Amino acid sequence: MGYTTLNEETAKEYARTKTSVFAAEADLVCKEIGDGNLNMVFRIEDRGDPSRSVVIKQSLPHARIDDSIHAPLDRARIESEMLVLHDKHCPGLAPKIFDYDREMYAIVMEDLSDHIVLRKGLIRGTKYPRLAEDMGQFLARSLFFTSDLGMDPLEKKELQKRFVNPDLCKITEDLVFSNPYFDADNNKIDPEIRDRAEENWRDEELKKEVAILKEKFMTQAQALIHGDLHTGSVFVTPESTKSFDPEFGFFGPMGFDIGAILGNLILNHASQLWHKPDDADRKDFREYLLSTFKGIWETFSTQFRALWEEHVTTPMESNPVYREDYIERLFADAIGYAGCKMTRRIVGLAQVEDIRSIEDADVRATAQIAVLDTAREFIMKRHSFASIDDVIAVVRKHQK
Ligand code: SR1
Ligand code: MG
Repeated sequence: MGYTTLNEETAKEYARTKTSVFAAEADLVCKEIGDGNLNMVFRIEDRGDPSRSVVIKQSLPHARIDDSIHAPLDRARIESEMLVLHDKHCPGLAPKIFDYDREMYAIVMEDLSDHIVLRKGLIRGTKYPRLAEDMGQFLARSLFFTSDLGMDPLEKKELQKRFVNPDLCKITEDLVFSNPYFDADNNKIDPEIRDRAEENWRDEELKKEVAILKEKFMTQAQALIHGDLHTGSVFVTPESTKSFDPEFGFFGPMGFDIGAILGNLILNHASQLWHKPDDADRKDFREYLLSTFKGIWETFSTQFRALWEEHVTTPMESNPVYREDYIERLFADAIGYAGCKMTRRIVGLAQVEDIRSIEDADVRATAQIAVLDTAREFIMKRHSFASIDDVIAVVRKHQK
């Protein structure tokens, strides 16, 4: 049998016959639960024994959000292999894979319905006490152990062959690093912020810095990065954190992953102008977001340094001056990429629920402009911030 797209009926039969989770006579229920921009995701449960359930994620031959965008089916293989590596390097911080079907481009994986997508949890105003530590650890371990520091450079180059992902990289090159900076057809710009978006289009210095970050994204095979680590790619409970959906994975700059999660926390910070109308509540939740922002960077950098000290023994790389310079460069990259990821979610094709769910157009515009101003300063000043507190001061200045 070749590739066919699953639906709620056929996914049940697929789960019954292709996995060993369900008995042949089990009464199954299936729901399509995908809320991303690209794929179909089905949750299948045994009505007689709800503790038995799986998730099946299948690639479509195009993006779900826009069928003119080419997204090859093979991204499901990349995702399944990435998840296996994440589980190996970061145990407990990624979903378990049960099977990958090469003909159907379908991944059968652990059902995490007892978790919630982080973006949704933050919109509701829930605090996740483990998030900073878990994300910092996930970033440090997944990036270190797939870089030339944490693996043999020959083996790394072999591994690179499995993670060449040109079409999904092209989506990022267009939607993150190009289209937001000119009048592209698929941008989505609310009329209230059109003038502010156009200011960026005329800002040649800003566009030069974004072009430098884009060049690094396209050319620096530093580590195997998740490639799309926003708050919609993390499942949480107060006790657990799982990164998922790494179909954009490829060998790229580490700072792109760190910046993705940091930038999305700041998008949520801006959106609380609407979601938490009470001043004291909003202040309290924003403090939580900023302490998580700081905690992710601090856990990442501390853990990354510890892994370096423990594992790196080669003469050139064990130099502590080089190590500290490397971490400083990661910091600047992370803040720059955070700015790019924030801007694309305000003016680009794929926007975020944090901001889009703001019903009042004036409040939404205030939040959107605050994000664009914060993002511009992140990108322009990324080399001159002395600490993460200096970066947080920029957020506080623009998002009162
Ligand atoms: C066409 S896909 C649009 C966006 O969704 C994904 O989550 C990535 O962020 C991509 O840029
Ligand atoms: Mg996704």
